[in-house]
Amino acid sequence: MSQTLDTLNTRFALPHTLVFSESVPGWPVAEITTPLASARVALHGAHVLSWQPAGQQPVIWVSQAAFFEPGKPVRGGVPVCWPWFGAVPGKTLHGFVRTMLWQLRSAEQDAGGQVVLRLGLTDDATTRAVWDHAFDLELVVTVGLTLTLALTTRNTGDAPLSITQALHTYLCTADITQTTVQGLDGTPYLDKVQAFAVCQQSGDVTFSGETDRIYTDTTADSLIQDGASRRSIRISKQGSASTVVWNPWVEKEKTMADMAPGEHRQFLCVETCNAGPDAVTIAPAMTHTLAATISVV
Ligand code: TA6
Repeated sequence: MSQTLDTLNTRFALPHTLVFSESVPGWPVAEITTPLASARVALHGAHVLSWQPAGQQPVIWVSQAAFFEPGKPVRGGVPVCWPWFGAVPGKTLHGFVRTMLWQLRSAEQDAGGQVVLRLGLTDDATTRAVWDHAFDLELVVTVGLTLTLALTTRNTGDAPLSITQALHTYLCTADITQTTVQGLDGTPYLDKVQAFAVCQQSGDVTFSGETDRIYTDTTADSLIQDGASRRSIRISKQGSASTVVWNPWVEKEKTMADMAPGEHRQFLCVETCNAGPDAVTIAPAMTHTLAATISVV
């Protein structure tokens, strides 16, 4: 049963801290404002739309041309890609949970003033029609001076589950041509721009054209250096063996109806994943948690 705006505000609102709004009918958003940070999280897709720690510029990027509609993914924020990352023949790209309405399970403020939202989704006839497995999926979003997303998959069926997944994080940058990603030097990657050729990173990742890479077998933090605004963002992760780095650049951007001209200059995706060969298998009754913590350093 979907949660109405009234239900959400009655059960979960926190005075001066958390309120639910619906500027698009049927598309509720949790609006968080605390002395530590502000953030917005849509129940559709359990999709973090923004996060701005106190004293900083916004960290999470969303396109000016993004669609905010039931059933459509949002261009920007942190789409949850699950139970597969990327393309699977005959199925939607990046799984199906980023366009589904999740349930809010709890909303609390912890002792340190962070707001903690727990959103969940379980299998039903709709999910069984596209992926015939029993599961419970929960995303815990912790909003404070850092932003943490922890995605737990519970196998509630009686056979092993195999998944790939991503916290497909879009980050603001002042100028992509002056942006680098540190932490992946020496790491092998599958280059989607070169038909998934196996390559190896040498030095920092820099951007001068379409970039779409699955770095495999890496648990390292990523450090994004935004040279033009002199800001650094760290993404540390747990339960993740792959990192995806993506920017569509000029030509690919033009093919996307939900991206405005020139926007590729303002963002990059550094995604906390288990992708390609780093698929995860979960035994019956067991869980797996994929987590990312983002901080401005
Ligand atoms: O994570 C990178 C990627 O898989 C790219 O190949 C790119 O197409 C992107 O995700 C966006 O996918 P979307 O389905 O949101 O258009």
